Amino acid sequence: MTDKSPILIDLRFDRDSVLRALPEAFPGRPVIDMGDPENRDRDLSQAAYAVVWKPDPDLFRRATGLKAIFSGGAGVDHILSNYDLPDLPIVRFVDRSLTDRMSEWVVWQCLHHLRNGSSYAEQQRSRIWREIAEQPEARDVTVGIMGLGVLGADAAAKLKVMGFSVIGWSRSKKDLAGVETFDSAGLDEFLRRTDILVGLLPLTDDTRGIYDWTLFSRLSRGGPLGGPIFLNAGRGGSQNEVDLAACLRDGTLKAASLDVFVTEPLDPNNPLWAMPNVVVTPHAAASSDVRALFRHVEEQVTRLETGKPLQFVVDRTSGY
Ligand code: NDP
Ligand code: OXD
Repeated sequence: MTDKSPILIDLRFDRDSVLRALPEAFPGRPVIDMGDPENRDRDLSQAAYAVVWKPDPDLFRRATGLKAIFSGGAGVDHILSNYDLPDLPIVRFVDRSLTDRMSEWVVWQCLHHLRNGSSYAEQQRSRIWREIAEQPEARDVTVGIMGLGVLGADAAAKLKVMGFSVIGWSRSKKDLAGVETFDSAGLDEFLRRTDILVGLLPLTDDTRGIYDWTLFSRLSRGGPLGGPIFLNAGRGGSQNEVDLAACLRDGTLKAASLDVFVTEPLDPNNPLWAMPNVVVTPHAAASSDVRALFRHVEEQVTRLETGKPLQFVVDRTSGY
């Protein structure tokens, strides 16, 4: 017998990762795994907590006793925009493993474009031995990060270690060592200085479609990479994909690395797949480690049950 309140798990993640992590998670606490068909019609009214990623549309109507909702990822647009949510705290996933993974992706893609990754891969396919002579150094390149939250701030620090010059933009002005920062009002100046634009914004009413022709055409044009480059690992809903493809064709953008798309999975007929100046990764920049996610949820539940405030609670008004 246990007197711990039950926890609901409804994660549309790789099922094997969830099954591997569950046996050691939430010691002494009853777990209702919605991925198990046996739980399909179960009474959920006793569950106190829910850990979700794109959950069943009926979940919040059936789980009437919830005290807190935990997002399976750092982003919460997957629940805020699609469900009639109860008025409960929503906690997003913040964890070293996720942050490190995102910074790896950002640094990887910045280096890929700095060091002519696509051109050398193409040359290798044709067995061509030719050094591209004009090789700028990282210090010659300004990376501008849109979104200086948990992920943007860490990526900025790691890009600096690689030698890039880094600037950042966020709603409220930030103080980050060695990084010049801009607030909403400084967008023009920020874009004018940016050679590689990195999108790490959450998807909200204010950021939907923000990466469009108007924005791309304000990026630095005289930089050492021969044209501005766009990286997006925030949310696909923030990019106008018609404008993006047009800018990649007409040279407004030299290249892009895209981990997120308006519609995922990316349609096989989407032109972005076949563009030689585009790197596509399948929303894999920083997947949640399920064991780390369950540890984080356990920590937060313990805080709540011992009278401490929850951390990483979403501001429902701003949407992130
Ligand atoms: P945070 O909430 O910590 O940071 C969000 C940042 O965006 C803040 O700096 C915030 O500004 C800024 N911001 C939000 N709205 C605006 C706006 N309208 N104008 C200017 N700046 C704005 O989020 P994280 O860093 O943890 O994560 C960012 C996003 O990354 C997630 O929401 C998710 O969508 C995405 N993500 C993608 C993954 C992937 O695998 N591709 C994995 C994990 C996350 P301020 O600081 O002033 O509040
Ligand atoms: C997240 C994601 O939000 O993986 O964590 O997209």
